[in-house]
Amino acid sequence: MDIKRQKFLVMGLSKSGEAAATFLLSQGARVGIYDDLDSERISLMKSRLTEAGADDISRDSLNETVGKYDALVLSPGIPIDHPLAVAFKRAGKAVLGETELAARYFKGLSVGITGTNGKTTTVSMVEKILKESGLAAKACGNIGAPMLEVVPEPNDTVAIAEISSFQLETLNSFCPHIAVVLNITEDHLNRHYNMENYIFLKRKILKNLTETEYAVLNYDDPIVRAFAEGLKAKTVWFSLRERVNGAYFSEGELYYGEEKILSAEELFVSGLHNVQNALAAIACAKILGVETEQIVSSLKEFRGVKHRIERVGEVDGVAYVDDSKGTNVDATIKAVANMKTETVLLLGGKDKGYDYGALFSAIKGGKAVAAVLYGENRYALLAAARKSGFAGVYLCPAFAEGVALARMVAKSGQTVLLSPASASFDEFSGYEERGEKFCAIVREFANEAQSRETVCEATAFTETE
Ligand code: UMA
Repeated sequence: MDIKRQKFLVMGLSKSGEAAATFLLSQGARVGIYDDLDSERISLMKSRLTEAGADDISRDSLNETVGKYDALVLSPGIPIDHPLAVAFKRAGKAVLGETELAARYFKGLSVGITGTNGKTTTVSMVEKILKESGLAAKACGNIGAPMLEVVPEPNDTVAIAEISSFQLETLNSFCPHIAVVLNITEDHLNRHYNMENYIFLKRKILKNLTETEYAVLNYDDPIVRAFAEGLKAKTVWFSLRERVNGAYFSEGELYYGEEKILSAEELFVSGLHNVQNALAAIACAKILGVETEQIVSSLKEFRGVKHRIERVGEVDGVAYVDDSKGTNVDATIKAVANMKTETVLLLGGKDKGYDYGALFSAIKGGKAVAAVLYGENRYALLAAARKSGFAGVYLCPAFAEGVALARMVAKSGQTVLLSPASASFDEFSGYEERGEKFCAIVREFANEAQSRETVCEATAFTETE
């Protein structure tokens, strides 16, 4: 694609859109920019990009862009069946994403990691192992840094790209040296309509692999296991249950082939799901020739990722755990399974089209003794809880009130777990903002408890004087 001769309309002016517009402008392309939203943030972004040479497209002239532009660059947050994307396709024009541009222009080696859960953790583990073994490795993609940011890096850089189903909608040229599929469970069905389409999108990460490349696949997941059929790439498995050709878990130890790598107890991060992530990371590191000693020391030190089952405080004997990144049913089930004490679960937000019945059936009778339901989908959650016979449900409209209510419900020795099984967009810009808000509220609780203690101590002192 000769970028210089082309005109691109970049739709969606957040992280991906800014990276795409900036990259295209730097390559000498004509770039139009558009966002459905009018806000201060968007105005500032438009000023920056128009100063760099982009054309600001108004809503009124949007339909004319189909005739005037050669391609549409869509942000991952905008579905492929958005009317403008459909109009571009009907006119025979290209619809691509920022990741597609990166895939075409990045000259280095890449590791692409997808799956429903564990992507960010596995990407972070692989990045840490590779960096500490002396390689120039950079995590990018859905983890938060647009993949285009690695394009200017030297050719010996290894891009560890977290790839979402949203990005896969507009990604066609990606051919990572190692493609990892961690697991596939129901997610984002409000966007992808059905499991068949979601599975089709996840499988796209493997479609360009040749005999030279590697597919690291979860043997325990029947959907992912079937992906190996007809693959040209070399398949390296990982499994929690079977001694597979690759990385596996046996009697508390993690192996690669016949070699024992480390024991699960040596991992700082807990839970079987993290053993699984570590197995996938070990497979990637081994394929890239990293020494076992290096893999072990990096994995022992790996502290986990922010907003993923992260203990953020203890107030009045109640522990607070932030799993704001738990935005689907499977992630929440895993987070609850990871709790060591009785738990009050904070659930809710923007609906992603799940069957919440599966969630309540899975957690019923386990560590979750109560659930506070908040946000836009609280009534859908309530209906599912009632159907599943999950008692101990509390209802409230918004997030902050929900956290306060959870504090009232939780007894000393219990845990309040934020693991919403929902998107955050009814109240927040993303799971990070929701997690930060949770941490801020917990800090307020702690300050308030601290000042209460100080007053009590002062009173006791006065009384005994
Ligand atoms: N917009 C429109 N019209 C629409 C919808 C959105 O104009 O119909 C505009 C919005 O006003 C906004 C922009 O599009 O200005 C938002 O674009 P975006 O949501 O794609 O946001 P980015 O900041 O570019 O972030 C994207 C990913 N976002 C999504 O996939 C929703 C980020 O993943 C990713 O980190 C980033 O690119 C860099 O690669 C976030 C995410 O929530 C973390 N991902 C989902 C998940 O993990 O479940 C897939």
